[in-house]
Amino acid sequence: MRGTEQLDVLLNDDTLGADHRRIAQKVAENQRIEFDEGVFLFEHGSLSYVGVLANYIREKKNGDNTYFNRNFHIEPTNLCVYDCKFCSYSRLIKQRGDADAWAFSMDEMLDIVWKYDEQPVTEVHIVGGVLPQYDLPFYLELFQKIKKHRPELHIKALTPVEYQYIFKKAKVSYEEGMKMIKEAGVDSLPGGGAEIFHPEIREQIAADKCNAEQWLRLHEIWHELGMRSNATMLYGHIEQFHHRVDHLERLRELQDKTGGFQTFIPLKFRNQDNQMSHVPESTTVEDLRNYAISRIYLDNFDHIKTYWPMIGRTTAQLALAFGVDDLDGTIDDTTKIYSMAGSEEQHPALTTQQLVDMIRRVGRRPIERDTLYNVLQDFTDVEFEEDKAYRGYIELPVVQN
Ligand code: V47
Ligand code: SF4
Repeated sequence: MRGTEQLDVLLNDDTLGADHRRIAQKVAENQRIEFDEGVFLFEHGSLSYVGVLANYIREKKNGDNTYFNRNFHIEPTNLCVYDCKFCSYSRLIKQRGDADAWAFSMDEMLDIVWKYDEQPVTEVHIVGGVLPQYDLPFYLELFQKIKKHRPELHIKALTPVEYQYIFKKAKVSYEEGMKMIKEAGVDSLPGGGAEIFHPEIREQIAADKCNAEQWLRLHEIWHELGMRSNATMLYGHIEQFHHRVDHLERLRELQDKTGGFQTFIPLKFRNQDNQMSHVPESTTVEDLRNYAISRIYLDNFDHIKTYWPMIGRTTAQLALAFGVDDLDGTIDDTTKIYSMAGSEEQHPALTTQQLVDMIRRVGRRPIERDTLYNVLQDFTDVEFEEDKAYRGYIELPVVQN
């Protein structure tokens, strides 16, 4: 059944409560929901109810298109001057000599890029810990060298967490710094470092790094330069529902102003080996509700992404029925952030065929995109040789919606 039919069924249900009906009507009439209605959805929206609304919006905005890209990551270091309580990946500078600590030189990072020379990747995602030796001149040189070597490779690099630190150290304003990184070759900013904006929570989990105002201001300046970026929210730990809605509200406000965000990526808190390991992880139902309510609330975002290395490929497939239209990319086992935090994906890597297959099996259209959502190839009718190596899910017949 299509999203419009599902919504009709919902609106014709006599048992639907008045508040649920009002919100469903708003969605049907393309109206924005308010803060209190967002909290209401988190408190009283069943999975099936928010799922119908989110799927309707997803299909209205993107049809069955489900985007992915071919990408790899560079994580320059896991040493970090900060000490976020949820982070399983970072090691303090004093742990520099530990076996599981690394800090790549410029040449080692460039070697990673060269390794992909013959491969059809379109994006490099660069993010890691914050270390004094990786200062503004270092990163400018890195970006310039990557661009010079492979100009068409999209550089999606660093978050306000790094930029706030390196601009301050270099004594340049945010405006000057952002212009410098643009000129050096950065094409877009990833969405990391946002965590939970509300100070009641941010001060408990990420007290010492950039605050909400700095995160939002740096993205705003970047957008004012005509550039695009992503946004995330780290959810499912000690925050309450109104903190999540506050987070979504701040993003929606900035998006109204600049229109520069491309996609929103909810990041599920994973609790292995960090200072918040006593906090239980959210359930799959809660993860799906969170995707759906994000889709409903962020009416001015074109895309909602599920990041499969963090949530696992099965839940990522499910999310495609709850407002999500993007799966991120092939990754090629180049990120450790989530494997170190306990994700089921210990060596995240998918071939193009595997991504396409995951999307087809839930009845959607696999579309390869570049980072800016230009369509590179529609894989709906592309046939592959059977990939015998891939057994990541239970074999099901391809679903026709
Ligand atoms: O900012 C760290 C998160 C983020 C944990 O823009 C954790 O396309 C859960 O932002 N449990 C970095 N989350 C990753 C990121 C990202 C990933 C994929 C795509 C894009 C994009 C951005 O990872 C950090 C933090 O919020 N994180 N530790 C953890 N234990
Ligand atoms: Fe450092 Fe980022 Fe980990 Fe925080 S989340 S400790 S800033 S690597």
